[in-house]
Amino acid sequence: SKSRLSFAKRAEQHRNPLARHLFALAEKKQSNVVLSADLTTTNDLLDLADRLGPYIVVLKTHIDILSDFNDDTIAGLTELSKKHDFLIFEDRKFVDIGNTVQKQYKGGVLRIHDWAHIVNLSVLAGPGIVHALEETIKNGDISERGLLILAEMTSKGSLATGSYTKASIDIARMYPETVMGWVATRELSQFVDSKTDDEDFVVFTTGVNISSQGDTFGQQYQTPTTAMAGGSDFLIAGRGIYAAADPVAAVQEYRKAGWDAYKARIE
Ligand code: S5P
Repeated sequence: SKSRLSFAKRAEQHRNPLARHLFALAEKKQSNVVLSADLTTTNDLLDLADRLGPYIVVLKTHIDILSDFNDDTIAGLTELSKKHDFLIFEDRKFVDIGNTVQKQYKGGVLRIHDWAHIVNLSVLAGPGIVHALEETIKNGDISERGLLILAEMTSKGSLATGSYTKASIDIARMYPETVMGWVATRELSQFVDSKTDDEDFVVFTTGVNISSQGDTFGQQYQTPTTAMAGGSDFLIAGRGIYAAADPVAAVQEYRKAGWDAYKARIE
């Protein structure tokens, strides 16, 4: 496991340019916060991204929840990602056969591959989905694109456990050039055998909230501190930050909690 190494070291050693960029950004901004910006109008989304951008390393979107998605949404997000230096992660959770997913990633009205540095996917349908997304990335002329596999889910009763989680990791390891890591609640070292010590998959942990245990639909939270102690690298937080009375104060609180816990665990 690489969780005891500094992000600076991991940035130096990593084979994937997007992972190198992410680790370097984290060091530069002293933050491992991924803001889940689940707002439903372009104005609200861009306003939040502008105010909180300085404190985060990745902005996670659900672009299909916007009621007024248009070209300005993407122009605005792209401009803010440059202004504040954060990556964009479209939480699309691709799940279909490779041929369909390739079209959903490249085309449609959303043209996700054009603007999202990171997208995620589920391996329910087997490795073909990763093959298809990797082909789009490799054939494209944009160098910084990466995938995350949804290896676990935070909601109560999730079926993404045990052999499903193990299969997610096995598939990730088949595509190390484009799969930069996975979304999981913890490090999952029990599924990663120790022979392959040159691997460095990045762990993104969702379901992070300082003041709540969950919601009425089965969401289950842990804190930044417990997530980092469990081997997470990047903390995804939504309502804990954007629905707080003062989102700027909240993002600073999550950033400090995440960074302190990161500092405490590195060698
Ligand atoms: O297992 C998961 C995976 C994801 S990506 N559980 C999740 O909650 N998510 C996403 O993280 C979810 O779609 C939402 O955008 C965010 C959590 O939001 P919060 O408001 O509960 O922090």
